[in-house]
Amino acid sequence: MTAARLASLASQLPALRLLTDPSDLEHYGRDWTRRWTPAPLAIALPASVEEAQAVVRWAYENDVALVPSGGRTGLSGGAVAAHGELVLSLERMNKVLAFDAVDRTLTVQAGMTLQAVHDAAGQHGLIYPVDFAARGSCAIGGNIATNAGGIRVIRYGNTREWIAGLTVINGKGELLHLNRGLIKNSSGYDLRHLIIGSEGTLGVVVEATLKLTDPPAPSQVMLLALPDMTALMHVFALFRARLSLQAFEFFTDVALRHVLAHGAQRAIDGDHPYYVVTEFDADEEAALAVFEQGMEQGWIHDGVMAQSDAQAAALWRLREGITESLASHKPYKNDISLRISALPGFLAEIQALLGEEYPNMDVVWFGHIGDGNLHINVLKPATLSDADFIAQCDVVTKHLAQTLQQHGGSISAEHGIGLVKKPYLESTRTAEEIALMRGVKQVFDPKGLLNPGKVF
Ligand code: 2HG
Ligand code: ZN
Repeated sequence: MTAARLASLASQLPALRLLTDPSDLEHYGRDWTRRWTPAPLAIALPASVEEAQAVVRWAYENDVALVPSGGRTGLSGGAVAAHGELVLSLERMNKVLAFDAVDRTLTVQAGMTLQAVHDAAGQHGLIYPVDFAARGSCAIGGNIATNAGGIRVIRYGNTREWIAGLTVINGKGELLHLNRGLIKNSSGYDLRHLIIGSEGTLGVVVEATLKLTDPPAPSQVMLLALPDMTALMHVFALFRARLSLQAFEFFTDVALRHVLAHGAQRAIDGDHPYYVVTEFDADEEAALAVFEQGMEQGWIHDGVMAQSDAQAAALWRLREGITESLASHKPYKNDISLRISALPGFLAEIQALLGEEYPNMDVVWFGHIGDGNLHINVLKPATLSDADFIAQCDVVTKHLAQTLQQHGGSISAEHGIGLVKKPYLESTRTAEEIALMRGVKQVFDPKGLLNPGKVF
């Protein structure tokens, strides 16, 4: 049956690169989540929109499930193929198609890495400002599929803000050109925005027109050491009021311990419970004045300002290296968001809950405090099996989801629902919303073949 299916695809598309080696199935069948055993049918690597469209049409005619696939750096299982799906990898579609100096847009194929997009924008003296640590491996199509956020959302917003147009293949294999680069377009539903964040369940993004902007003014990077969460919120308010922030990221002493053990350089002596890496446009004098005010108030206990690009990169590594430094501990990840005003109340409740539920585990807090987005990673103790650890964490996540619901938050801020957060979608979305989402899915993908089992 399987061989016959693949033979029919290969005969219909003789030029298509199609992989079936066990090592390729393993490689392309998983993302950065490590919970599922990859078991795809095969990997299709189209080189053009036409080829990608032909694959989706073939899948539609033959009732074959598809998993759209980019850099597979996702943390919610959105790109996992564990049930005989055909992986549709955009990896070979990784080129710049056009730059328009008047529109200030860059049109790219969906398989380009975020880093390659940054480099291409830089060649024209502009920036594509969405940025995060996985930039070297993640694909722009995946960024769009999850409405990726990252470290500069506080200044520039999420991926959604930077998409001027999309070319998408829906579940029937129809090609849609959505918005076509227009700034103003009041001609009915903006389907582009339905696709952004839909995690490959409504369509396969094959090309995107990205908005670019001017690079920011020269900036300062600071590392701050803080005594507690209340001080952190005060410092955030102070810095936001007095400086033009590009980033305001926090992490705890536990995160610092792991990232230092992974090769990052210590920049502040002593033990402090909380740290912030912040970047802002300001001259040194203005920056120091704000820093001193924070010290006088007792909110900041220590700090260092980068004196060179190399030092700035070293300070950023303390924050950006966290995910990698935790990977060997098989972390159970939470990626939650709240309105910033709801953060203090939520934190007081949830820190008590996590302290009780995880008395013997390392719980690592970090994230984008300026966006109300926290990453809570629970590290697996060596004494627990993978299954027991996940079962235990799932119970706590249920409580976390309930508390979030009470505070009006979201169970996924920027990583997506995928497979990992599917059981908790109802804490963030009402039954009416989910019914509408299912209805939309039915319209775009009537046979339910695009990334089945993801989101709901
Ligand atoms: C980050 O902010 C990423 O570094 C990854 O969103 C977060 O590993 C995580 O939990
Ligand atoms: Zn993040």
